[in-house]
Amino acid sequence: SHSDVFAAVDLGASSGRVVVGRVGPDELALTEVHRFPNRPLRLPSGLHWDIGGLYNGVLDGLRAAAGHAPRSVGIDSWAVDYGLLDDSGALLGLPHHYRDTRTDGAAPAFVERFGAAELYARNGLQYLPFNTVFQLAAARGTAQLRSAHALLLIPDLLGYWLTGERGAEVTNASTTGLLDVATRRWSAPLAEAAGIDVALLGELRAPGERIGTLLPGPAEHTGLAAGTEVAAVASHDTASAVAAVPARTERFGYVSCGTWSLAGLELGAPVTTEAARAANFTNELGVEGTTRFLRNIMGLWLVQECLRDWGLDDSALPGLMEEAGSAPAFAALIDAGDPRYLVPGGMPARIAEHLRATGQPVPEDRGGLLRCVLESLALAHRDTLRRACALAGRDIEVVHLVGGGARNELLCQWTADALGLPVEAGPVEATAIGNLVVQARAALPGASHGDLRRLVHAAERPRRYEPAGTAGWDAAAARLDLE
Ligand code: LFR
Repeated sequence: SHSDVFAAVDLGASSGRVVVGRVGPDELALTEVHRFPNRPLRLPSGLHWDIGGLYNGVLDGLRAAAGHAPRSVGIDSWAVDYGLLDDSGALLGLPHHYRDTRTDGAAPAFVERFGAAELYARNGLQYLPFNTVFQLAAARGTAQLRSAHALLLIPDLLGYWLTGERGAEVTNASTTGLLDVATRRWSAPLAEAAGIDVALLGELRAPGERIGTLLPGPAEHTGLAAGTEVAAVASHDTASAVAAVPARTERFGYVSCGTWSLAGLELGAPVTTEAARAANFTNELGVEGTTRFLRNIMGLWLVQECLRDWGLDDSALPGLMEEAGSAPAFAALIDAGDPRYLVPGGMPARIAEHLRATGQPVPEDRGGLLRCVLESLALAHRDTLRRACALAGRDIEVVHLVGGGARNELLCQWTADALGLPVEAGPVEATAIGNLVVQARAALPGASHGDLRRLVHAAERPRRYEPAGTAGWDAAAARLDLE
């Protein structure tokens, strides 16, 4: 049977990778050809992305992919962040990082002015202080924004540099807070409230559409064939990850677990009830016009920041996880959805401070602190999925946990235990797979999304965790006032 080769550029908050995939009706085979660190820049003007370094990483990765002769290239990254272009198409300054604190005052002020209920009715998004609409409100009056002629989200900006073509891929556009949740078009009233002309936002395009072909410069630099296409994929990494969830039933929940845990449901339509707003659920767009009804949880960021504070890297994880596994259960718990943990730095001290303030014992060793973090994440997964089901009137029988977190056995088992549901863990590289599968869709005429999910399941064989007793978890959830 016929297979084709595609290249996925997948940019994460701590690293980028380029993965080559051979995809056919019965085949899904991945090769990672390049991986590079993504190191944010801390400058007097705030926390930024090193977008030039990222572009070089993309080009190096595509050069490594060139020998495989991919038919097209797709780019995904984290959401909400953007670059501004002037009237000649030049980039106006370094994009800000969503963990920059410049929105601290502007975001609540915007909500206050617009009205929380009115805002949710328009854009259907959970309140996160870094939503693009709030970043723009914070940048109001700056020289950059005043001279901006176009705004491009990160994957769209890199796609522009590769092809010369501009546009706004819709799954990522749906995270900005500027897309109308009902019409799925840019919202002029929201743009106006953010202080920008709606024309800045560019034309929307759907996953699977063609962006353009490589410009001569990048073609020459990478060695890719001159006609190589750049395809719009689900350019929001979470949308790509959800697209790759290897579900075999419709009654599934997911946790896309990496730097963030994004826990929720795939729905046919948004839920914008007052109860959904009060519970801070988001309605982001997925492939095939689906809605990703989910909530952000701090995720492995909490672990990464503890390691960084301790001067350790990922190689310390297996030992630390063993210590976490044998530390006392439910000794100390935090709300893993709390935005107080958003900014970098001093994570163990910030957690300890919160534990003291809530009258809980502070774990004496690193294993104990990580146990607190992982149990708290499992509780947040439980709370979020249970609330999602209640708000959407749905029932689930299995939870798919995809992304790097699928490697963490304690987190997978505890998520299953807390929920009283089986957890199917993996694939770890769900985001890259979702990126590839959307490109391959054209090459697989007639394949439904369900077929593609079964293909991912057959190729990647998720590991199944059966739930053990939920008793301790019910009491722990009650302590945090969670479902
Ligand atoms: C995950 C993610 C989340 C988004 C956050 C910030 O990588 O894309 O979905 O809320 O990063 O962009």
